[in-house]
Amino acid sequence: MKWMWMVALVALVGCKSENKAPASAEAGAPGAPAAQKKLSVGFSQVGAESAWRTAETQSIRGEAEKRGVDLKFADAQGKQAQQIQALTSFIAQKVDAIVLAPVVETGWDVVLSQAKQANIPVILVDRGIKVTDDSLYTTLIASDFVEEGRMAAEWLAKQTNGKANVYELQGTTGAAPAIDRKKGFEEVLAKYPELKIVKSQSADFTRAKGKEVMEAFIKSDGKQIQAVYAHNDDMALGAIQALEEAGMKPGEGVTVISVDGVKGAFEAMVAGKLNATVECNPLMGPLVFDTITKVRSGEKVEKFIKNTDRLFEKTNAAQVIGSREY
Ligand code: GYE
Repeated sequence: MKWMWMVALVALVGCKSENKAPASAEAGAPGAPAAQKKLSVGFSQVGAESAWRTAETQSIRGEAEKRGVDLKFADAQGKQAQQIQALTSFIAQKVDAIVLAPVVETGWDVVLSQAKQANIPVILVDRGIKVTDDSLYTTLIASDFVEEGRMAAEWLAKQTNGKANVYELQGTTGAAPAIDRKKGFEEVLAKYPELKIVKSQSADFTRAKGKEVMEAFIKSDGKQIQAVYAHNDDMALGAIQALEEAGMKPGEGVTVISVDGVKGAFEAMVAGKLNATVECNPLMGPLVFDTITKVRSGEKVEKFIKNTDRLFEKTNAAQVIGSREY
């Protein structure tokens, strides 16, 4: 009789183990079938300085949610020290990958070496970095900022017949888009001796600083101001406000060109106050996670995955504005 109970018991346990691992072999225990572990990704974002930045954050967080990724998000409020802290914490948490939008170009070697030692791939988004060893990051997904600067200058040269006093609103000091958008712009200006940058100052990619710096330019130079080149739309919108408050005519008397292509810029173009903007696509969520999946499956990815940009003018803004996603 007793042995019959034994047979029944063995039969019972057998069944369970097919469906569920025995108690001792809980998920993650040696020999237990691997529970479907969520992909964990650490995302260190610059901050929320512009409409562009907010659109990028939403694109990456939205895509992570769609794909069921465990995304650890850290907003650095524009501070590199906070980004380094976030990366150090991601490494300690043994995330599967790191996504970094680096606020500035330099100062990343140490923390990225730690990520490399921990075998955690680092995907850079929208801004490049300068490191001693390129293998410290896997790839950069971004636009070509030098080319954006060239596009803006070529357009302005045509618009002004190569002759104007230009006032430049630079992005965050030390940030790749600020350095490169200036470089590309100046490269083209060299061909037009009467198209000159009269004053140039950082307004940190924000609308408020754009207004403030433009007010100072107006106070010192007033009517001499013929054109404004802003490294992003938010600063241009601040400058437009300052020009209007000073009784000047942005979009007419003063030609204004910027970069990003956010909705606010299209509204300003439709209103005739902004002349043109060079698009810079922030909607990188799908591409970021496709790239992480490729890297984790051992597939080779390009070192620089380049987004293509277009230039939009106020002449065609009204037709396009309805289809803009950010
Ligand atoms: O142009 C600006 C943001 O890094 C490309 O950063 C990005 C830039 C973008 O503040 O709006």
